[in-house]
Amino acid sequence: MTPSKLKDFHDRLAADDDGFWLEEAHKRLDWIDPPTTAGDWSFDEDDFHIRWFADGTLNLSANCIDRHLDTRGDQAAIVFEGDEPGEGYEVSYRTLHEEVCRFANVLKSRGVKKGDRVTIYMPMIPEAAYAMLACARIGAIHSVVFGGFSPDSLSGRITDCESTVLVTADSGSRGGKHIPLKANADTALEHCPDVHSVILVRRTGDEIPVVEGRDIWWHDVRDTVDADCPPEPMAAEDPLFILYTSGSTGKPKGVLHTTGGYLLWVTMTYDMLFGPEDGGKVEDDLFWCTADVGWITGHSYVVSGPLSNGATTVMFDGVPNYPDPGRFWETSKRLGVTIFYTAPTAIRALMREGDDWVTKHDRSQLRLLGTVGEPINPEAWNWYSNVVGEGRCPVVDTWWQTETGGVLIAPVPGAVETKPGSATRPLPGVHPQLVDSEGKVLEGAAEGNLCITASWPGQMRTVYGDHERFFQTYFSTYPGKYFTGDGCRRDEDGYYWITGRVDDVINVSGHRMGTAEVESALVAHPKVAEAAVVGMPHELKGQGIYAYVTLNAGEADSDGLREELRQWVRKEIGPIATPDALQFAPALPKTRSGKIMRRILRKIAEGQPDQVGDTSTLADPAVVEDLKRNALV
Ligand code: 6R9
Repeated sequence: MTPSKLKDFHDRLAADDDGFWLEEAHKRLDWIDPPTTAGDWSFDEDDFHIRWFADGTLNLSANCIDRHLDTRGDQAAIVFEGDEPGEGYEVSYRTLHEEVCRFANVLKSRGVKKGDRVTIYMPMIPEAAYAMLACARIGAIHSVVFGGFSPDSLSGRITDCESTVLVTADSGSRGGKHIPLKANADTALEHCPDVHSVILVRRTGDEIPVVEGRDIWWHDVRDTVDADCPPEPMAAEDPLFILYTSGSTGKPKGVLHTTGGYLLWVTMTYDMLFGPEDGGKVEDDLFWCTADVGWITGHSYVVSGPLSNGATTVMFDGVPNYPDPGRFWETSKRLGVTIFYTAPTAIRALMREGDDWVTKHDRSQLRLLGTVGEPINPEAWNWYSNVVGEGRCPVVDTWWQTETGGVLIAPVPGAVETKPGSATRPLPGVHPQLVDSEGKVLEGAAEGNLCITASWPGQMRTVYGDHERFFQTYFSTYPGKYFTGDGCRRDEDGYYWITGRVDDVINVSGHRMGTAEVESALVAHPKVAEAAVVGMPHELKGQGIYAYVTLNAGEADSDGLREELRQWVRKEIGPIATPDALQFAPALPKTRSGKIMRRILRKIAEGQPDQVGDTSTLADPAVVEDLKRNALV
C-alpha cells in the first residue's frame, strides 16, 4: 500500500469513524441484511457492552466460500502439505464448498443446531478447516483445541463450553511421530458424558477403537448426506467461536468472538498486511501461515482471513525441522509460496542451524515475510530479513492476541518503515495508550503498560459463561480501557516495542501458558505440597518454564522425582507446559500475609540472584539464601 493510501484510511476515520466502518463492512463483506449501525460500546463498568454492526446479518462460510464460486471456483482455496515433503493436494473453492456443505449436513444429522458447541481436536489437515467452516455455516459455535493438549486439557475445555459433539482424527503425524488423538479423546470423554457424537477423520490409518453408536467415520457418512447446505443467516453479534487461552489466574478462559466484527477485522487486516500490492491480484500469491488452527493465528490467518479475501492458503501438518531444517524453504519453493508468516521461535531455531539450509533453496518467489506470537529480537529479525528475505522482502512484525481477533499493531508493507524488533505503528482504527502502574497516561516516548482505549470490530465479546470475568480481567485494572497484559515502549517516532507480558503469563515458543495452570498441575501430584512457577529466559523458546517445588513432609527429592514431575506436567497439560527447570525448595519466599514473592523467584530464574531486592518483608528471609544456593541457572 502506498503511504498516501494509508493516510487516506486514517483521514476517513478521523472525519467519520462510524461512516468508515460501515463503508468498509459493506464493501468487504457479503451481507444478507447490511448493517446500518457500526460501533456501539462502552468500557465503563456501569454501562459495559461491546457491539458492532448489530442489525446486520451474514454468514462467515458464505463469505469465505460461496461468494468466490463464480469467479474462482477452480482456484485452489487450500494447498495441503503433510508431514512428509510432497505429501499433499489442493482443494479448490468449488471442492471446499462441497466438503463444507457435506460436513455441515453430517453435523446436522447428529442433531447439531445453531448455537450448539462443537469441539474440534484435529491435526492440520483440510478437514479441520471443513469442520470449522461447517460450524459457521449452520451457526454452531466451534471450540478448536490444539492437538498437542492432553486428555485432561481437552475434557476441561469440552466441559466448560458444554460441547456435545467432538471432531477428531485417528492420530496426527508430526516430525515422523504419531500423536494419538483418538486415544486422547477417548480418555477425555470418560469425563464428558454429554458428548453423544464423535466424528472421526482418517489421517494416518492407525488402528483405533470405535465406539458403536457414538463414533462415526467421516468417510463413511460423507457421501450419505446432501452436497449442498444453505448457509444459516447469522446476526453480526451471534457467537462464532470460542477459543481457550491462558490467563494469569485460574483455568484457561473461553475467549468468545462474534460473527460480523471478527470477520471484518480478519478480512481487512489480511488485505492490508498480506494482500496484493496496488494493481496486483490475490490469486497470484500463495500465502503460508505456519500456525496451527488450534491457536488464534490459525483461525484468523490460515482459515478466515485468506479465504474471505479469495486467497490461496497453505495448511501445513509438519514441523520446521523435519525432515531437515530446510523444510520451510524447500516447501515454499516447491509450492510457490510468495508470503510467509511464522513465529520468532521458529526463526531462532532455524537461524541456529546455519544459513546453508536456507540458501540452498531458491527463495526468489518470496515477496513478504511476517512474524507473530512473541517479541522478535533484532538479531533474528535481521537474519529473517537478510538471509531468508535476501534483503528484498519487507518483514511484517504483527502484534495481537487471541482477544483482539486479528492484528492491531504492524507495519503496513509499502506504507510504514520498519525497525528491527518493533511491531511499529497501530493499524487504522486502533488506539493504543501507555499507562504507568497507577494508571497515569504516559505521553510521547515512554515505557509502560499497553492499553487500548477504543473498541475495534475484532475485539472479543465475552469470556464464555463468565461475563463478569471478562470485565474483571481486561477492564478493571485501568478503568475505561482494555488492558492487554503486555508491557511496551514507545519511541520518539511513535513506534511501539512490545516488551512481553507484565502479568503471570509465560510466552513459551509463542504459546501462552498461565503460571497458575502449571502450578495447579504440580500440586495435583501426591508428593507435592506447594509450587510456584515463573518464566526464565530461553534462547530458542523466548521464555522457558521455571518451577519451584516444595515436597510434602517426609518426601525426599531426587533427580528421578524431578523427571517424574516434569513428565507429570507434560501429561496433565501437554508437552508445551513441561517445565524446563525444576528446583526443589524446602520453602517458598512468602510475605507475612502468606503471599508468594514472585519477584524474587523471577530474579533467581533469570540468573540475577543478586538483584532480588528488599527481602525484609518476608516472613523468613533465610529462605532466599537456600533458593539462591540451589538455583539451576
Ligand atoms: C496472536 C497471538 C498473545 C500474546 C501477546 C504478546 C505476545 C504476540 C507479538 C507478541 C511481541 C509480537 N505477542 N505477537 N509480542 N510482538 N508481534 O500470539 O495470540 O496466543 O493470544 O498471544 O503474545 O505478549 O499478549 P496469543
